[in-house]
Amino acid sequence: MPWDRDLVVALSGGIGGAKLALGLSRIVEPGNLMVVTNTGDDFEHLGLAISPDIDTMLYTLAGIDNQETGWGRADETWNFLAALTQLGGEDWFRLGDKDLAIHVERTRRLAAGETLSQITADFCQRLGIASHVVPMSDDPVRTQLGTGEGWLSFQDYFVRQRCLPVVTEIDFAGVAEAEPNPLLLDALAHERLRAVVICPSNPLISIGPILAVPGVWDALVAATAPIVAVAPIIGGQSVKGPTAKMMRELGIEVSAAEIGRRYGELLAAYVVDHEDLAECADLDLRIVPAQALMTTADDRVALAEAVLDAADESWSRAL
Ligand code: FO1
Repeated sequence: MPWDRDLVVALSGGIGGAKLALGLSRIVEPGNLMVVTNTGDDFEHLGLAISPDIDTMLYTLAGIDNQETGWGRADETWNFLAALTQLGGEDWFRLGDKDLAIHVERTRRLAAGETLSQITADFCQRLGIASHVVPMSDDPVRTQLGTGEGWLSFQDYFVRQRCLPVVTEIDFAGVAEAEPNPLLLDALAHERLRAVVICPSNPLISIGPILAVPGVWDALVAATAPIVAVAPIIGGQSVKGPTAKMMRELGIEVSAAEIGRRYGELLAAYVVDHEDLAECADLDLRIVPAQALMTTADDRVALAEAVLDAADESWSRAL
């Protein structure tokens, strides 16, 4: 790697991506990691602006994430939700007492005219996070799932209906009009960019919306730094969430190899689990085997190291 290249950009959804982002934040100089998060899962609920992937990222990088649920805050209490239930309120989306604060404060600031990027940057600082968490766009993009039961908004499908409806189509409403976050475009064109990492998040509904924001794909293709993706499928199964189920329903082969094919032209290297190495051998991509399952904190750092090593190897081949 050229010695003066020290910035890393990671594209991520919620829990799976946040684990790798945490690993990256431990090995990249403080302040040199930008994590670009999906906002397609965002929605308005109880009058509040909820940004689940941004919040999962903030809580994870701040070390205050709820490790049992994979979303929300650690040491949470549920008095608000219990009181809401008693009153007959909408309690299918579980907002904890501590978590509630971030939604209330974000909603207040948005109404006062701040952008989602400005609010998120300030939350980063207040939570003691050195990395930059950046929404893919400040404009609203809303993931919708076409199902046997008609079109469902993302959280209706994901939480209220527990991913049970069969998905036949995916749409990112508003994406055609959305401006890409200028901080992302600047970072991708930056002369100090060392690597772009596509985290092991759902390629259809977490990374898909980011890549669908006009200008993002082209800026990635134009970036001089290597792009390295980590497979979110291990041995034909998603580590967490509905990735495998959704791919199956959409008639997409459920394999790490298929995701490698889809990211194809973007990638300098593709990190897959050891068990998927043989299956990926035919891809026209540099395949890097690693332990892709992140169970412990050490696993996250080890995978982050493997990813940046793969990127640095691309530099040494190119120079
Ligand atoms: N996921 C659930 O499965 N059930 C919930 O009640 C729930 C509440 C929730 C509250 C705040 C938040 O930031 C996330 C929350 N999530 C919940 C997770 C979230 O909806 C999804 O994990 C993401 O959108 C998928 O990346």
